[in-house]
Amino acid sequence: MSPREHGCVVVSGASSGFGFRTALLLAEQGHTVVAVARREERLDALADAAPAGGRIIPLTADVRDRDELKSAFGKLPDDMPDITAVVNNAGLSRGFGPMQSADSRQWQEMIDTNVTGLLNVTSLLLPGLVERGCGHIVNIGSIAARYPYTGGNVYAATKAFVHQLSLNMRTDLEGTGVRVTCVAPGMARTEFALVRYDGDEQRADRLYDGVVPLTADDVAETVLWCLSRPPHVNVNMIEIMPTDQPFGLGFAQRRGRA
Ligand code: NDP
Ligand code: 8X3
Repeated sequence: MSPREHGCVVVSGASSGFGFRTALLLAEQGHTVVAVARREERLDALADAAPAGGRIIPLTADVRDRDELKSAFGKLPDDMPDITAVVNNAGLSRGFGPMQSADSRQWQEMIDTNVTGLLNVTSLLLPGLVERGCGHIVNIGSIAARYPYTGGNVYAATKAFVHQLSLNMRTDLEGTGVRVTCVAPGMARTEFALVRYDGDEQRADRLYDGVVPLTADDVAETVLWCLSRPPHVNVNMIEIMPTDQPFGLGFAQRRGRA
């Protein structure tokens, strides 16, 4: 199949971790990928790494800013195939403090990114999928949404929003041909912990002591599997965890690692 027949997949948060690997795997399959994130140089490196037969188009934007996103999507090249799927992956966690001592600015950043950012991307791209009568939205949730751990509070709640929204979107989209999946990973080694600990590499590394975490590829391959089911199959929700991770992060906290 030509890249046009494969369609185009928009991947948010493609400059690192799950998004980066998902973009590359999709390009390897012959898809055109629109890779969204704020760090332009990372996206350029990703685009340069696109294999023959695949194409990665960098799109530098902050998902929290709907106007910026809209204008960036408006400048995509004309020779691009139609958008057939969206992977809403951009997201972050900030801090590990209990609710009573956490920083409300960090809460706002998580809500703005994980909730509003996901809604911004979806609101701009979903009408096109519905109009064309097919498509697939994959939202990246988290096991934190289902299994509480101390300090998970607002981060976990933003991901619970993603899980419930995914199910509700399914009902709204009945009869449109558009599919919705939520992929909920557990602990994975990406830049996620580094961001959560505000760049403290030692603390981020300690979280993974004695655990074999998921890799970005484990999650990217799961996303690809969901996207590649035949059109009559909708995978609603997938949880994927390291074998070594009991539910939540309580085990790491008990051992003084989180
Ligand atoms: P990374 O920190 O490696 O990647 C996060 C990505 O999100 C980066 O590309 C970052 O790009 C992008 N991003 C963050 N904020 C914005 C923004 N405002 N606008 C655009 N892009 C943004 O983490 P992961 O790959 O691990 O995380 C990906 C998703 O998976 C997140 O939603 C996270 O909550 C979720 N998750 C992660 C788990 C883990 O253990 N790693 C487990 C379960 C879920 P840039 O900074 O360049 O903008
Ligand atoms: C993050 C997953 O297990 O680190 O979404 O909380 S976990």
